[in-house]
Amino acid sequence: MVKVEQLDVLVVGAGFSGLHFLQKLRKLNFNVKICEATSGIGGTWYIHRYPGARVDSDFPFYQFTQDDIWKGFQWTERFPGQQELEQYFEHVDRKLNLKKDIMFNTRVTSAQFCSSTNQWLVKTNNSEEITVRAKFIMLCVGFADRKYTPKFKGVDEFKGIVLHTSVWPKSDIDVVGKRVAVIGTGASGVQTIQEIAPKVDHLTVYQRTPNLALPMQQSSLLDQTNWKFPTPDQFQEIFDSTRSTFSGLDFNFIPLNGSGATHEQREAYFEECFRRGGFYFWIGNYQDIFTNAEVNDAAYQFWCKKTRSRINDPVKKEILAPTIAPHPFGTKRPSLEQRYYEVYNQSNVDIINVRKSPIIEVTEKGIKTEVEGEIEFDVIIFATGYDAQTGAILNVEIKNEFNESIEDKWRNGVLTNFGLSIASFPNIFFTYGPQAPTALSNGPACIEIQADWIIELLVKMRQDHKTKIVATEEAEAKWKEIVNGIWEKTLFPLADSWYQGANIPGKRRETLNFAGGIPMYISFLKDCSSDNYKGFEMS
Ligand code: N01
Repeated sequence: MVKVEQLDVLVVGAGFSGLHFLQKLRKLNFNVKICEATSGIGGTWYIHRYPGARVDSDFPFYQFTQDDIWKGFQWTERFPGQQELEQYFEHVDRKLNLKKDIMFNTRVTSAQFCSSTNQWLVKTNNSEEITVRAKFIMLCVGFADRKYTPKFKGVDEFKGIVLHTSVWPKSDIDVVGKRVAVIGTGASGVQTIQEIAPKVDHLTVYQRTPNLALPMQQSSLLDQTNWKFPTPDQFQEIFDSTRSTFSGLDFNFIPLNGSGATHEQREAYFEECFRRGGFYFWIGNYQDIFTNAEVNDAAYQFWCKKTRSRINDPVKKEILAPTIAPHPFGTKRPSLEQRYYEVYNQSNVDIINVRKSPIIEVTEKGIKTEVEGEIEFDVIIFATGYDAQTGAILNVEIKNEFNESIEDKWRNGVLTNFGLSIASFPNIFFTYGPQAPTALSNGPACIEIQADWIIELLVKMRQDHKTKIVATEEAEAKWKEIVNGIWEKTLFPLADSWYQGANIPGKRRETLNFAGGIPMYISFLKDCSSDNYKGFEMS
């Protein structure tokens, strides 16, 4: 028998966004539930279990800012690992009792809007055949729910273990003493490589583009010799400060142009950024680092000199940290690394530049490249990323009242209002998606800002007895112009990054991120709500 759930709000996904919506809307007496495809909470942090998985936003910014949540959880590292994040989400559940309103192992497969009831009819893959009717849908599917695996010839023929980092099993894969290949050197690749290198018999890394990775400067939060845990008042101040910085962390670009600094001044400041670690060298650098090619290249040359000094072999040096920048520094996300470059000084670690020696095929025994020929492996790891930002949304077949899908709508390019909603798709919102600060922001900060704005809107609609809201096409066109206009003034368009869909063959290359920073984004949202939600039609 088909079970029907009648909801005010259906939330899709139980990561940071989904849980935030659930607990806040529940307190406001909305009838709300989450459908979650997996069997646990934490979204990306429940799913991503590859070796060394760790967050790149530092303590205390990567958590919910509510004091009834952060109080009572003892983080142990400046940059927490996946297991600690998993424990954190269990702590959140213990505090807020969220799981009772989550339908686990239930992936939303499709949703159709019905204009006569102003409701969504939602289908899932749950074997109990649950049909959900909801007035609103919050798509909280994250930016990385559609993995990308290049279609190399012969992958199915490989007799060993082959897997993508995003599907690393809970039971773990034993790589000890094995011959392992890692394809891809983005954040997932860098973390996997530095973690498994000391354990494997032999590691071969297939790199297409060097990751301009930065020193993480990890530290323990348990040793408080040189610092003190913030007091509750300081915590609040810290969280408030994240709303006034570009990326939702507690530091900003410095209000100085690198173009106006001497070589010595620049070097001293770059050195300081390296010492601080994390993303200081990226988004705490000179304010013109992404607009002035000469300053950007000076940053690259500093990075290059530092990095090359850590690699012994001259050939590996040039592959990992070439003298000429592969793209403007920071226009592809730099990873945070712990001993990534030292790994290549181990005699059991090789790196192949697949731009010079492309992968021809995967064979029964290993991988064949043009120059090296066939190398045999026991395990091949694809760390090749995601159809980011749009893929996760398009994974769900969402159709409006005219039977048009979001895929149809975006065929000639992504269109959204504020990166939150889509014209002609009423009563559906998404967070941490395209045309928002997403990839250039600290996830929880961006998510709380977006979700709280949407929640305020739902409360207003309820007060005003409105049942339908939809963005206008005019507002969408204007937002796209704003997003593109900001992006085009920077060096970001020059990189083949997932920030603009360039990592997926055949995907449209376009601006997928709002690069104006968190404060500017907040002011756009505030202007809209204070102007009676201009750019939306409510009925
Ligand atoms: O994916 P990526 P990711 N042959 O797309 C290479 C977040 N994240 O999973 O650069 C050979 O960055 C590709 O090469 P190229 C974070 O926002 C966060 O690592 O396209 N190689 C690249 O090296 C991150 O940015 C954390 O030339 C091929 C790699 O595969 C985002 O997720 C941890 C290839 C893909 O890198 C995505 O990171 C993990 C081919 N045919 C992820 N195709 C933390 O917070 C692709 N590649 C720490």
